[in-house]
Parts: sequence; C-alpha cells; structure tokens
Amino acid sequence: MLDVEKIRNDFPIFNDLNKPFIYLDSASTSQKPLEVIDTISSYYNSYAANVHRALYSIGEKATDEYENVRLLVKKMLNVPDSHSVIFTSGTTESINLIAYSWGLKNLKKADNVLITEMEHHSNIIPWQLITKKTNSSLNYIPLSNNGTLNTESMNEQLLSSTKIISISHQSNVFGTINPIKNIIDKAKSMDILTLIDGAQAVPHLKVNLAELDSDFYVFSGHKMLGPTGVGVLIGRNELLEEMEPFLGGGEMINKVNMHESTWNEIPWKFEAGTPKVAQVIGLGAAIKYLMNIGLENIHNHEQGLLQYALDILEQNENIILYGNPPERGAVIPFNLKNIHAHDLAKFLDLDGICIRAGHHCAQPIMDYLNVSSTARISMNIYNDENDIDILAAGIKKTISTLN
Ligand code: C6P
Repeated sequence: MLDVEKIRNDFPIFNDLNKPFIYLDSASTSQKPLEVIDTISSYYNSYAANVHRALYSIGEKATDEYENVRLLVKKMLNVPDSHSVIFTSGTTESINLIAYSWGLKNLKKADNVLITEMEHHSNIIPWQLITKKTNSSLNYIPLSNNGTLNTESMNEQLLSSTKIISISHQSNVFGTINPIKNIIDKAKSMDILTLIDGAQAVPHLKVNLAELDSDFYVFSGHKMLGPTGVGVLIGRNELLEEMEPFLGGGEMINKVNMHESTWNEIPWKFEAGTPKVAQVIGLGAAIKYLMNIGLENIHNHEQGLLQYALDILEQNENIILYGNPPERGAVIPFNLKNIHAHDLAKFLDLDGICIRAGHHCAQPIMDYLNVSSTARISMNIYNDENDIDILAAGIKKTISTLN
C-alpha cells in the first residue's frame, strides 16, 4: 500500500480540512499534485513564450521544456524508435486524427473497421463518421456477461476485409483490462492495423509499447494527474509519414506558396498552430510524479483498494454490481435497487463524496446492461480504505433516507 497521507499532502485540493472531500471519480478526471500546478505557473510566471519560433532565450527555454516532455513520454511508455509522440488535446482528438487522416485515405467500400461494444463514445463516433464518409462498414466485438469481450466472436470478426481494430486497453465502465497483446499479435498476423485507447490504462498500469507494438496508442493528460487540454498520440512512423495532416496552419508546414504546400516532419506535421505549451509542460511534471511513485506500486495499491471496495459493496444486498472481469482496474459500476444513480450521486455529494453517475459516454454498454445509467466509483493513488468506508456509510444513509 502507498503512503496515502503523504500523497494527499501533495494535492492542494485535499488540504482543506474544514470540509469532507472524498474523491472517487478519477476515471473522469484526476486531481493534480502541486508539482503539476507549480510547473504550469512557472511557465506563465517566468518563461511564457511560443515554441519553435521565438529566437530569444525564454522562447528557447519553452521549446526545450516542451520537447523534453516528448522524451518523458517515450521513457514512461518505452516507446520504440519506430514510433513518434504527437501532442493533441486529448484521447478524443487523437482518435479523430487517426480516423480522419488515416481512415479517409485508406478505407474503401468493401473494408471494415472493428471496434467493441465496450468503447467510450470517442472511439465510436469518429469511426461512425468515417465509415459513413468512405462507405465502409463498422463492426463490433460484443460484450459477454462478466464485462469482458466475447473472444469467440472476436476471432470470427477479424476478417480479411478488416483494416483496423480500435479498442480500449481498459474499460472506463467495467474496468476490464483487455487482452490487447493477444489482439495486437493476432491483428498483425492478418495485416490489420491496431489502435489502442489507453485513456484509462496509462495512469494505472505499466504500459510497455515496445512490447505491445500497436500501430497507434492514445491517451489523455488530465486522467494521469496532468492538466486538461493535452493528450498524446503515439504512432508508427511509416503510417504517420503517409497520412495527410489532420489540421492545417502554422508550424505543420515546410514550404507554403499560394497554391500548394509541403509538410513539416513528423511529429510537427500533426501539431498545427501554437501548441498546448503550458499543458504539455504540466503533463511532463505529472509523468515525473507518476514515475517517481512507480506504476507497479500504483497498480498494486489500486488493486488492493478495488478488492476492499468490492468486498464491502458485495455485502450490501441493495447494491447491483455490474460485470466481474478477471483482470480489472479500480473501477466499479453499480446501481441501487429502486434509487436512481443520479439521486445517489447528489445525496453522496451532500457529504462531500464525489462519484460519477450517468452513461459514462458508453451508451452501448448501458444498452447491453439494459439500464439508462449506473453509478461508478474509480480509485487513484490518493484514495484509501477509509474513503471506501465513508462511501459505504453514505450509500447506507442514502438508502435509508430515500426508501
Ligand atoms: N472518460 C469517464 O468518465 P478525453 O475526454 O478525450 O480526455 O477522453 C475520452 C475517453 C476516451 N476513452 C476512454 C476509455 C475514456 O474513459 C475517456 C474519458 C471519462 O469515463 C469522461 S467521459
């Protein structure tokens, strides 16, 4: 177990001891340690300048700090030299970039894109849009009851007409950690490209991209203790070279004349306009913070909490738990009998407990479960067993008040 008290001291939001604050919604967005906040402030306070174009010293410092974060991302995820790191605004933009830049050029009528029924909308909608535009089709690997993917059906759905499979590493609803290494290997043997949505995995698991060797891997900064407005796309160079730019503007060009233009080298070809300088630098501080604690330690701590929470929630006969994947992150979806998830969330908030309630931007999962919404708790390094005890008491109080 991590020293949660010490960790909480690093997060200003937990330092107001005058009000109770139990944060169990890190899958939505995580809290930020002071190091991240200070790193962003220090950019604005002492070297706020544009990158790649200012010839004065604060501009050079900003450029160095910005580019250093690319190296930190490479180190954290063991990104092989065959791949490049591109900064985007988040997982959503990263997936849209691939869908538009790769998909528009490469998908044809007889082709299909394979995703799964457990995807977040950001890994569904871009593919709906692009398959419609290209007259290709969109297929889904179905769910099975325990919140895992139906592997038999998955094998049947990997067809010679499948051009790309786009799948989450860890589900934001069930917490399921998908067998992506097997899927990537199988896809590779059939010349199918792979895109892994790592939004829920990177903050909680040690991800080794040299081992996984997916064609694309994407994630968001704000779920991994970093700021909002920044995300990452890691892509295989030979694919990125062939792809058209997603956005056009400053910095992504080599030469522009009035009729046509040529493109900058990757990764800058995909970073049009003034980039998210402060956010990228803040992300760097978050990566250092996570690596300092160690992703294995983080994973073990959260696995302990997950088990503790499951044991407690299972004891309450008014709670319906959804899914039971054998490998899962610290995310638990549930409902109360006769009480809407939104009512539960509002009641818990009265006691300073933050949980998420709704469809979690994963409506196909809600359809599968035959519900309109669920409550969801998700844990992080700053949570401990006491948080779960307070949650369990809050749930009991809500049940006795509303029933
Ligand atoms: N899920 C949740 O509460 P953005 O918004 O681009 O940073 O991330 C989108 C996204 C993509 N994939 C997965 C697996 C995700 O969980 C998310 C964001 C949040 O579950 C907000 S809806």
